[in-house]
Amino acid sequence: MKKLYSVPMCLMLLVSIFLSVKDAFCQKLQVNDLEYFETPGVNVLVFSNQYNGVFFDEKTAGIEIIHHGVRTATGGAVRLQNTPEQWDLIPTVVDRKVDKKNNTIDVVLRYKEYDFDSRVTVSAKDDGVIISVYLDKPLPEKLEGHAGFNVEFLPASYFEKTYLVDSTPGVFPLYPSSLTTVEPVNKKIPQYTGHTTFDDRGRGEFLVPKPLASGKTIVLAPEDPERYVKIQSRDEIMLFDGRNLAQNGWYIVRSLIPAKKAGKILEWFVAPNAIPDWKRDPVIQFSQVGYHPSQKKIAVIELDKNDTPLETASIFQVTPEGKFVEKLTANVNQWGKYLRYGYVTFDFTSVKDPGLYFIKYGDQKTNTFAVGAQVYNDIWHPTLDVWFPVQMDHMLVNEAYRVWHGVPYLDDALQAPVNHQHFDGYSMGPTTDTKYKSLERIPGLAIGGWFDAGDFDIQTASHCGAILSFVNAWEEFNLDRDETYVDQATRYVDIHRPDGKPDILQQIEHGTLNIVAQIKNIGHPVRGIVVPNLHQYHHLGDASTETDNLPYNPDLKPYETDGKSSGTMDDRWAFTNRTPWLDYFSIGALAAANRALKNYNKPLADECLILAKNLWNERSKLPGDEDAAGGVMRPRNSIESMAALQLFITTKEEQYSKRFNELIWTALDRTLAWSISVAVQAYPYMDNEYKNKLKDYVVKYKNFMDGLIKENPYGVPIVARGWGGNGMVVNWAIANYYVNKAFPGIVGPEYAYRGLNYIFGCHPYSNISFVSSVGTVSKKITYGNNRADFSFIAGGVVPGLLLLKPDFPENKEDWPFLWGENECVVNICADYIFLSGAVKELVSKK
Ligand SMILES: [Ca+2]
Ligand SMILES: [Ca+2]
Ligand SMILES: [Ca+2]
Repeated sequence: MKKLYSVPMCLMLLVSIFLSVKDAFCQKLQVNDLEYFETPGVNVLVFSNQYNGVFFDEKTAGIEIIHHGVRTATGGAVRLQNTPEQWDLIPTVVDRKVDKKNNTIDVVLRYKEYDFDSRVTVSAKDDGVIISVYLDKPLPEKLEGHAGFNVEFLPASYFEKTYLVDSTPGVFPLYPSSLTTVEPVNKKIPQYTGHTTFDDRGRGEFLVPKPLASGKTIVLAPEDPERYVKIQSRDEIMLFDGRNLAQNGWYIVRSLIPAKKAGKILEWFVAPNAIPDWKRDPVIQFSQVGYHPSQKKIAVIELDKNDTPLETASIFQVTPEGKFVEKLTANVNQWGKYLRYGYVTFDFTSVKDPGLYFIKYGDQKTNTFAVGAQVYNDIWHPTLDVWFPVQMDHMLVNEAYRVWHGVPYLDDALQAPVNHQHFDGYSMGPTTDTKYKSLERIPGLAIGGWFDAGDFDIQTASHCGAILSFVNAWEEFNLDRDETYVDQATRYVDIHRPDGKPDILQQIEHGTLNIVAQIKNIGHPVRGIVVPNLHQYHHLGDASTETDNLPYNPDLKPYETDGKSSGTMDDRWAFTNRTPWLDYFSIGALAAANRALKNYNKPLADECLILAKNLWNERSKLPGDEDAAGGVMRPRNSIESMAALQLFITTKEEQYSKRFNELIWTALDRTLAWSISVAVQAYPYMDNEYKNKLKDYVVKYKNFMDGLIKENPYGVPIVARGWGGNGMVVNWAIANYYVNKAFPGIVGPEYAYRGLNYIFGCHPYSNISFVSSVGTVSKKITYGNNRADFSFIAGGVVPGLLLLKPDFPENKEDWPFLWGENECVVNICADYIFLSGAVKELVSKK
């Protein structure tokens, strides 16, 4: 391919005799209309993305490089550590100027904690950029030896590659093993609000990584034209490995800012190689699970914006003899431009013969996928068989020869202290809203529940969502699969081992047990239960070692134990402030759980309904304002109408249907897209007047959906800033299933399939299935609690694409640590099981 011979040419240009012809080969970076530096193959972004402060350093901000289509560098900024961790201080951008004429972007960065401003100027020069750092006044004394200019390079992009520092060769370490030193903690720049990621075992110290190498010229990957970057300075440049302190650390290139100096105090020349006339290869996007013969089948082909589309694409069948038979060649259809790429589509709906196929477009050929009536039969099995069992809290989880984790959190939980802001988004106000005092033990919580996600907290709202989806799936599709052994009495779970009980009911029971325990022991559902210390929170590995599993005893010293209790304050905290939104969500979940559990665990089912009704009565006497949950204002009407509907379905009592009818129309008027799902779920239980009135809203909703196909070539709602949007796509597809079921004449089944096709690979950036182990090619690297092993938990559904400003969608498959792209959470995984059942039902109707 053309990239091969172009490399040495660009490298030779570094030799001065070729300088005069340099511009003919290596195009100069230009600030474009989207306000980043661009040449084919290289983009340099200068704070197009800023640190947003929600999860601190998300490795998606600062000066960044998109190198031949891959984001390989981030975090270019003045930083206060050799290898900043997620919760280290981050600068805020107080000014950003883009000067297209002079090809310069200029930012002023501020650390308000130190009243410290710096200005970073990036200007195109020759085949790279000059980065200059200016100070108006010398560094604050406290930052001397700490403040420096850093750029972070993605380890996965440089694995099995080499570097040269002043011509001395080195190999990028596959696993961190460079030197660190121990320093007294009074020398440490404190992390976010005094939290610390380091468990110093009471010794008052912290770790400082030492450089792998240092010099005046660093060349990264001189052997690889796609990754080659040269960095030069008159000052010392150091190369660090951030992974000694944190598994999600990057390789960091850094120069210290000199003390007692002002003006231009540092300058780097950074030259990422650009392969001349580079174009990204086309990506053919389709469902990795395949297609039912009767379905519409449309592949989306994503093209470099400088690529000229070909006229046709083809589909080949793979025969039992291993031969490839061309089944169809057809013209592609122009869709147009979306974000940074051009798109065409290829319709192969006419291919209906069951079998194995691949798509070919120019030189690109996809992997093989199936067309057949059975393609959707098993797609939810890994999620229910493996992913959910592994997330089960307060249980030992075994799978064949492997123990996923021991029994965790037998020391649950203490009352979270008042007026406390936790690092995972939890907070407590001025009262506990319970009978407990700050840090008092709350009994009875060490039961049931799922790990929220890649971390190990119990998020009550996600539980409610998951329980509702499970009950709906149980009632709509009778998913009575039994491949999990669950024994609550001995806290033992065994994967791939039937025990005569439907797994979905066992999961409903497990989630419900924790919510019931919350209400019984605390009085109402609570926001969540989570470890108090940052040095625990980043835990990777077996959940049963995140705490010592012994209740905290203030009479003992830290790390001391009497065998029954311990003096280490590591028990999880329950964040207990009460909100109407969560009360209603829990009422809905418990009322639904009653129906599913009544023939399985009658005492628990009865308890669920009693608690749901009590909560409903209490809530109707409490103030009912809109409330903030998870920092987001959520419309109350939808959630209260959902709770009323679930109570009505369970009890058939008129008071609940009356309240539902009072609420649902306002909810539909205010947030049609969010409320349509609950409105159509109610359809079978309501009278004709309701059904007729709802029809108008469904027509309006259909128009909204038809608008989506003009917004992006996938025809699904893509919202993905800060966290990937797969959850929304799945919920949208579920709503479409219900709408189709109630109003098949208005909305066809295609709208539900479209959401699932997107999740299975017909999405931007790549064509990977976002469900691990589902489809021919699927996510093998996700942000689960095994992410340090660059692995996955089968059946997990990742958030998917993160849209980095201004135009870059990303879902990395070589780096698990970007949670917004790769962290699976319980509600989306349960929703996915429902959607799988829904699509299977839709195709089998035909
Ligand atoms: Ca969490
Ligand atoms: Ca079972
Ligand atoms: Ca403990």
